[in-house]
Amino acid sequence: MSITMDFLLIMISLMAAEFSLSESTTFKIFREKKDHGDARDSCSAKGMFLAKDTSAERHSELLALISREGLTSSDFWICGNRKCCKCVFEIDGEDLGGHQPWAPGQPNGGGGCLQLWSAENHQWDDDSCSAKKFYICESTDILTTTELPIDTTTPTVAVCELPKNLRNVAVGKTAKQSSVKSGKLGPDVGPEKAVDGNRDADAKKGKSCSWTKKEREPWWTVDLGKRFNIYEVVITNREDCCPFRLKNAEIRVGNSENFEDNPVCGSLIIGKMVKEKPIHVQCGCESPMKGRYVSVQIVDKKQMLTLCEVEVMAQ
Ligand SMILES: [Ca+2]
Ligand SMILES: [Ca+2]
Repeated sequence: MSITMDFLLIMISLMAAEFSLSESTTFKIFREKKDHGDARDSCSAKGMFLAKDTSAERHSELLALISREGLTSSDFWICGNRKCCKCVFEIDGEDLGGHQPWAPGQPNGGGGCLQLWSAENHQWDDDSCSAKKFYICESTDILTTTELPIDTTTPTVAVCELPKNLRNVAVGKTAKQSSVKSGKLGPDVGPEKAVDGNRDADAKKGKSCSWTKKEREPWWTVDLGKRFNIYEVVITNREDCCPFRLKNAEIRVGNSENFEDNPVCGSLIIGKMVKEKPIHVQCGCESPMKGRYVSVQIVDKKQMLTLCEVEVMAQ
């Protein structure tokens, strides 16, 4: 009981810390070159996130760090992606505020990801997300001074109450997946089965689950048709067999049709979460994630992806 309360308190403090810049924010440079998506995942695996350059104060701290480490001739990935199809950027799904230190002539459509560009005194530049660069992660003191396990198997804990008026905006929308399982089940396991409004969890008999081939990092996506404020994604895993196959499922929400450019919602589906009926993954409460596309992908594994229903709870 007290452990649960402590955990809740830590989570609540963490949320508070994320929204205010104070001395507790720590930026850290990683001197290994990765593409933007891998850099973000690498921060995440360390219990951190790609650095958010959202104020003049943060920008000066980043420049000071780069200078201290003698890396003024290197480029760095930071948090920030192009919104779908436009030369307009956002940071972690949030629109940019007044602080936008673009380098002269930028953004020029050079790519969908935000870098601190050495050629222009580490002002912002849009560059190709697949380019490999050093990157800067961010954390708060609370992460480094408490012993919160990074790879926790604790199920998602609700730290805030979701609004009451949420509805599933995914049902009947256009879905895609990386492949369709071959064989006689093929016609009955297309991507649309995960948004047919039916939670039947018998993947073989129910004819209401999507199912890919066994492949590396299989994925499924849905186009909601327009941008929504997304609070939670609810997944019905198959129950007739093999719930473990959904381990390492990562949900992303955003405005890029290329789902890998979108930020991650909640944490990976791990441990006993795969047996929850259904699985709830929260994207945010006070600040929901904004986006038109929702994806589910099994990361770092060769596996089949089966989804009996994906409900996107939004306003
Ligand atoms: Ca550029
Ligand atoms: Ca279904």
